[in-house]
Amino acid sequence: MPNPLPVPPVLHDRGVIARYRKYLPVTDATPVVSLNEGSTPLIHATKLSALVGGGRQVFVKYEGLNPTCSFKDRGMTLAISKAAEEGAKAVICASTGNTSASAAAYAVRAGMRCLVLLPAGKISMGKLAQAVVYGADIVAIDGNFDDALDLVREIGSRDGFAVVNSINPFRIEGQKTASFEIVDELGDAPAVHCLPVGNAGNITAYWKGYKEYHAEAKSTLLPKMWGAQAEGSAPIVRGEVVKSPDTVATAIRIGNPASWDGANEALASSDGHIRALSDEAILTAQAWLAANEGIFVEPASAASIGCLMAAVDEGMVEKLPEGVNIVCTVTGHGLKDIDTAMHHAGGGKVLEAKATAESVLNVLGMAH
Ligand code: AN7
Repeated sequence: MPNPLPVPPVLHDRGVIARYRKYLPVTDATPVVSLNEGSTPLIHATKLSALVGGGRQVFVKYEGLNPTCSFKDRGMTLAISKAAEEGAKAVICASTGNTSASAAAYAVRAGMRCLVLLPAGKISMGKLAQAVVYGADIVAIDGNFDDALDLVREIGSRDGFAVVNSINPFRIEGQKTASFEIVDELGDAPAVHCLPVGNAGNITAYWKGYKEYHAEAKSTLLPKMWGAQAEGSAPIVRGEVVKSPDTVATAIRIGNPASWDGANEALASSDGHIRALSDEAILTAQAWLAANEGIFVEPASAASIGCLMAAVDEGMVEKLPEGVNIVCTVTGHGLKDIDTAMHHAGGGKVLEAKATAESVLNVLGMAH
């Protein structure tokens, strides 16, 4: 029997290539490999707006709601589609976890093998589980992310391989669509955009997206880009490579960012700012966002919230005009790394009771 409701693929696919094709380096010859990524919620943060004051409105771009639960999917749909177009049989990446999860998922859809190099013992179980279940070939090396990326450059230069780290320019192209979505939704660019910085691909991509939309008069503003690194791995803040980066926010445990130049450009031309946050400030921001706004993000992602909070404390926010919009990107879902969250919450407070209403009310202190 014929399908009574045939769905043309173009209608079905609501991914970033389908929606922003005009702004992306794709042609009719590009096979689109997509999981309908993007279109993530831009959530008005009521309590954060109140904290910031002056009628300034804070919005959280919740990138954890992408198909593999991080922003990486935006760039990966493009990187893998272009790899397929070029006839690659395998993709390779170094990763602190999220890139590998995303690469593994999109490689499955493209029928390619996926090789991932990880810093041993330094990626969260949620992310490792994703790469395992998607069927990637996983190698843990006794080095950090920067060492893994060096190896990827070497191995990835062989025939048939495509490197899908953000040194692949298609990754940046795909990721810039997050800026487009924000402008499309707010009607203009925000005054300030806060985001975590690791390898610096994302800050580079957002800035590119904002500039492209501005050049087309889709926005009147260009935001100031405010970045945050973790204190123990803050090469851009310090202006030098960090040999042994360390932070609880393992996603941004990177000592020699590949897109360092892109970050410098974004910071300089946007009149931006980059700061280092302590692990404690990052975990406090993570817990605050969950408990006050109902948004659970992984530690690295909370750096954008910590960044805004620190700027409030230092009086930087007060210098912004009243009533402006501020956007914080939270890059990955909280369920990616539950061990860190539970540890910070002191193991979590779970009460115990017998399976009776009386006993339950009793432990809650609600019995009369
Ligand atoms: C949740 O997966 O580098 O500054 O290998 O997973 O563009 O590197 C992840 C980075 C922020 C930093 N938030 O973004 C990887 C990887 C989360 C991340 C970043 C990452 P970039």
